[in-house]
This record gives sequence, C-alpha cells and structure tokens, in this order.
Amino acid sequence: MKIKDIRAREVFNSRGWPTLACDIYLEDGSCWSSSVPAGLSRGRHEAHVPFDNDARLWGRGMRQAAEAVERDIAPLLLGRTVHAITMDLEIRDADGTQDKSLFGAPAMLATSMSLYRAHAHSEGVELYEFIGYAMGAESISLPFPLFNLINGGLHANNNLLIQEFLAMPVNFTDFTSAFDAGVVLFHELGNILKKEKIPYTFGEEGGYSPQLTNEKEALDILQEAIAYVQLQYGYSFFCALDVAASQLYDPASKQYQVRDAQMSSAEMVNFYVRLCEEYPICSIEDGLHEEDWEGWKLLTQMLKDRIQIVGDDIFVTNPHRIAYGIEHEIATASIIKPNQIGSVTEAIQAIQLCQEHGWMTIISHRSGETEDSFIADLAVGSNAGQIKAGGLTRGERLAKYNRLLTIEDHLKRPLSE
Ligand code: 2PG
Ligand code: MG
Repeated sequence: MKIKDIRAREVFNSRGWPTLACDIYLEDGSCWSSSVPAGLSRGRHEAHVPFDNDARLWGRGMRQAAEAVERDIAPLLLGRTVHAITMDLEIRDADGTQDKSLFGAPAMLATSMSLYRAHAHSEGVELYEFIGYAMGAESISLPFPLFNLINGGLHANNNLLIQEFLAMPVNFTDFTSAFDAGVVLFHELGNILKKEKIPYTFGEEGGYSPQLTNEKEALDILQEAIAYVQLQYGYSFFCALDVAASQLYDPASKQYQVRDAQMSSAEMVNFYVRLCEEYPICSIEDGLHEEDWEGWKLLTQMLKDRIQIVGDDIFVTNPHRIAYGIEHEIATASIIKPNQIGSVTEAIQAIQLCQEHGWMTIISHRSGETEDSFIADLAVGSNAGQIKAGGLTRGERLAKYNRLLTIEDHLKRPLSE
C-alpha cells in the first residue's frame, strides 16, 4: 500500500513540554499516528534532540522537528509502497550522522513508529505481530512487568538518591494475573505510607514520592509492602533498582557523591553487594556512571550470578555500545528505549543482538511520556522478556499496561473463535 501523505506537529508530553507526533496516511485513507517520549536522566550518547531554541516556550519548542519530517523526510517516502525496515534504514542513511543530528531523533523516530504501524496495517496484522514477523520470531510472548513503586532522583521532589524502586512479580503464568498482583502491591504500599503517616506525592513516572530520609528506608517500606502482600494474597515479588548513578558521579574527582560520603566505584560495588544480601533484589540498573566501564566490569563480576545487571545510559540502545558490553562482560541485560537510538529498526537490532548473546532485554518508557503505547507492542513482538512502564497513577503509563492487557486478551480469545 502506498504512502499518500505525511504530517508532523508539536504535541505535549506528560511533563507539559513539547514533543513530536507524526501521521502517515496510506492510499486506503487510513492514518497511522505516533508520538515520541523524552527522558530526563538522559545518557550522554543518546541520539540528538533538537529544540527550536527561539523565544517561544523557553526555546523548547518542537516545531522545527515537525518541519524536518515534512520537508526532509517525507519527500523520501511519499508515493512509495510502505516498507518500514527499508525506509527506516534509508532515513538513517539520508541523515548520515552518528548521533542523528541532521534530522533529529524525534523526527526520525516519530516517522519510524508510524511506518511500522502503517506497514503492519498494509499486511493486515497487529503491530506486535508485525514486529514478530520482522524479527523472524517463531513465537511471541507477553513481558514481565517491572512496576515502579517509589520515585527518587531526578524523577521526584524528595530526598531519595536512587531514581526508581521497582518490584517484579514472580511465579505468574500470564501478564494479566501478574498485573493484578502489581495493582495490589501498589495500593497496599499506599496504605502503609498512609498508616505510617509518611507524606507523599507522586513522581514523574507515577510511583509514590514519599518524604523519607534515605534509600534504606525506601527499601524497608517496599519490603514491608511485599511481605504483607505475600502473606495476605500469596503474591511474590522481588525488588529492583534503577540507580541512574550517572547523576551521582563527579567526573573531576571520579567519585560518587552519596550524601556526605565520596565513594569510589569499588565502594559503590560493595554497597550493592551488601544491599543484595539485605534485600530481595533481583536487578540493578545503572548502578554506576555511563563511562565507568572498569567499575561496570567489577560490578558484573561480583553480582552477575545473583542478580540481573542492567545497562541503560551506558548502552543507550546502541548496538555498537551493547556489542562492546557483551565482548567485555559489562552487564547482563540492556534497557531498550527506541528514542535513545532514534529508529524502531535499530532498537530491534539492539534487541536481536542481546538475544543472540543470552542477554536479557527490558523495554522501557521515558519519564516524559505520551499516551502512545508502541513499546507494549514492541515488548510482545520482540519477545523482550521484561517491560518497565511506570507506576499506576498516570494515564500515559496505564496506556502501555492497558495495551498489554488487551494484547493478552486478543491472544487468548482470537476473533475467529
Ligand atoms: C530511566 C528512564 C525511564 P528517563 O532512567 O530508565 O525510567 O528515565 O526517561 O528520565 O531517562
Ligand atoms: Mg534508567
């Protein structure tokens, strides 16, 4: 089916800042829309995000990105039969830069997502099925959710240094019942915060942002909620952390500033080893700074047999950086965020690379999200295994979870039955 028209415009993300949406119209009159998210704790090597840098909205407009889609990208695609992978790679080559700074990541990714949707439609299949075919997958599967329970770091206006305290349900046979358990844990944690009179608001990603003194208090209260839910409902969870440790690092002294203490990478690793002895932690993301490769190596050596070691800012969904990590035994899993690399096809290549080498993958939202649920389909179609899509109080996070519930329902009860 041929592409008839392409439009792009500035829309707004969950932080109230401009982002970009793209519509692709096909010759049958259908329109395939997508919008891109934005990170706050961004990796230094993420694909480039250009802002308007003019007098409007403190320079943060995205109207030039919309123009880039219509002026630079659309002419490459209009009138042609939609083919997502070929077109994605052509757009990448036409941009020609390492960091996608000619067209910009929002312009390229918004187009890429809409191309995947349009191509799936032209094949008469759902987006997740299409992604599965594109990857040559023999089967597809729903991911395990990593629920965001407590927000800290840049994502919350509180005293916690660790950005995300998460929980992963275990021993569930399907997504829907794992999600039920997550809902119970979320509300029971809220009840404990209320009962213990700990003031809280909600953070950027829809988890609780409680006024606590330090990270151990957060882990204690999370563990209390997990134990309660285990006892009352029989649901089991492990804890997981996204430390986002690049935010704690001082490049001048090469030390991590953890409250009053300056810590070397080896001391940070020891801190994590002790934490894993004390709490039921199954995964630590970004435990060290994005360029601290030596520290990462040590962290991996010390903990790889016990927990999942996840790289986010260090790999930025970039297959070259992930390949380096695999070769040097840095981490055992990678976060996958399509907007870090700027196209769905390259995000899929990153997932394939991880899977070929026995690494786990976690598809992830960004802290500044939209209602677009593309990553839910990506997680299913790519057999990613895990997804991180936030807490349960914000619609843009629920959009992903609700899409996963819908996909699972479709798979269990196909229309032909
Ligand atoms: C992260 C993400 C999402 P941000 O660090 O993993 O949780 O945060 O989008 O701010 O980079
Ligand atoms: Mg992260």
